[in-house]
Amino acid sequence: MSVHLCVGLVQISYLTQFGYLPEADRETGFLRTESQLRESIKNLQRFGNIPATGDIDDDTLELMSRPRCGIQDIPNFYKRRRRRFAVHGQKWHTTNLSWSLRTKNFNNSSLDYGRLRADLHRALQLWARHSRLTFAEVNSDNADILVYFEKGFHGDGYPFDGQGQVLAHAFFPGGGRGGDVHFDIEEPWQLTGDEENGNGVNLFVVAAHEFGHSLGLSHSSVADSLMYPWYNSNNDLSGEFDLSDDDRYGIQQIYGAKDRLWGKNTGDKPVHRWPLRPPTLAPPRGWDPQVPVTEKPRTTTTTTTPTTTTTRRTTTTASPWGTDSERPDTCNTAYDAVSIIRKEVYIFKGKYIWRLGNRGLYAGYPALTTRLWNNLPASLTRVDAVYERLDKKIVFFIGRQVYVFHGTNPLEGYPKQLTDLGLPRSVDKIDAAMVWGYNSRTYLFSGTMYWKFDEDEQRVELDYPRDMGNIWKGVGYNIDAAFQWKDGNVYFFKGKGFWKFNDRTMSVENKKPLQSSHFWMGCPAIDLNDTLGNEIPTDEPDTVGQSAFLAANLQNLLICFIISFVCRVYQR
Ligand SMILES: [Ca+2]
Ligand SMILES: [Ca+2]
Ligand SMILES: [Zn+2]
Ligand SMILES: [Zn+2]
Repeated sequence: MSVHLCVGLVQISYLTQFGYLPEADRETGFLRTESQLRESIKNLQRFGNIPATGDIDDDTLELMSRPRCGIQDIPNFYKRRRRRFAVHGQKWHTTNLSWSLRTKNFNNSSLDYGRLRADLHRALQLWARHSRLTFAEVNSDNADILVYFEKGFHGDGYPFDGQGQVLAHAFFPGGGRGGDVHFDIEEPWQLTGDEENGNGVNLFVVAAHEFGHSLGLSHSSVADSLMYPWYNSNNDLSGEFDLSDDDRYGIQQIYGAKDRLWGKNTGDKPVHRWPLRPPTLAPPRGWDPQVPVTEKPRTTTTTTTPTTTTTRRTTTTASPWGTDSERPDTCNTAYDAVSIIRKEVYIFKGKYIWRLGNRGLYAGYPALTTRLWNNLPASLTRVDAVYERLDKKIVFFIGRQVYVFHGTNPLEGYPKQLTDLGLPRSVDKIDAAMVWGYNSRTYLFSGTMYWKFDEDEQRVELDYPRDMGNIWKGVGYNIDAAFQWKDGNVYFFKGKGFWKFNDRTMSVENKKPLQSSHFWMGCPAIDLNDTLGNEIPTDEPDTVGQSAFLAANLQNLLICFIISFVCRVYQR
């Protein structure tokens, strides 16, 4: 006997509202074939980047409980295997557009008109910065893009739903309502500068998303893109926020790139795997390559209690339109691998990467590693080590396998096995790999041992392995990552700390590890005392967030159980 799929009315309604089930099936959802219903659930799960089980499981309930945009998703996994931005098909036939904030419903609102306009302006500039579009503010009902704050039914057939769920919607380019943006006035909108007061919904981010629709973009299933349908309240906008690559490719496909720096736009696919210029952003605190990495003299007496739990940031610097339970906390994590790639620093953790340019951490990260290297296995959960060879090929170690890429293109003949490189069968993973500037030779680390690797022979040299303590003094064993930075020095990472290795003294410059997130990510410094790298502070569960989740899920579960019960009665 098969287990039947029972889906609650709330879920049927959700699947219909956001384009996963045809409107006509809203009432007759239970009469659909089970496989059709499962397929629509899977499409939602794929769009939301959660496991495509076809069941209304906990992940799915959580996804459905997140606040989001009211525009339907267009799940189309049949035509296009690569999930990325989608162009709606309607576009403006001029690149000089006008916009206007209309205030007919502002009587009861506490929103500050001037600061609201400033946020809307900034949101439009995100799109202007990366395309040929320009936006002029006017005070007129005839502007191309009219912005309204609306409540409940407001005359366009898409009623708002009070606080929560749907935050806003917009109309694709065209006459009449085309291009207009409606915000649900009942949301606790938060303007720039109000970040301190509580858990509001960030207006700037939602506006930037909705303007994407106004310009002709549909939803993207790329979790860290602005056009991802779900809002992440856990965002941090302290740095300068920017479009993700995905959003940029989308807007440039419709309206062209701003200048020749971006090269010729072919109009049908992303041209550059490696953006030619970094987004502008302020250098994070503590970022100064000129300042030597040395331990600060201790001016305070050490205490025995680590203060990490009180000073830890609970937000990430990721793009706000993505949440992922696997997404690492930028300010509180160990690293799996670190490497210079094309003169930039890439830091790997789990499925994610951060990217650091000359001016520090790029906006929009961490991003999925498989977005850049989409020929890595889709099942990738982590990489063990990464390094860039002198011939600029990029080598990934994942478990017992070795992948080599030219840019993002896989080299033929890979993946190879660790044993193909002459490593013993007992080595089940590489901890770190790097080219040492001292002699331009490649080194591999695993556990207590290290090998010198002959790039010409593509094999480890004969008189290895050796004990790490012989040469890498002060680093210890079982390191997480190592790389040679642009200052020519080798950096070793373990836990949440790192050491700088001095080639002249052949030992670490700092006996105690320094805080990785402070130096590399620009996170606030925390007093780590002696715990860093030895006894790693553990992540405290975010109990407030969890109970909020539970409450939201319980509401849905309750309905689910009732419906399940009805289903079972019917089956008898
Ligand atoms: Ca709402
Ligand atoms: Ca590693
Ligand atoms: Zn949307
Ligand atoms: Zn509306």
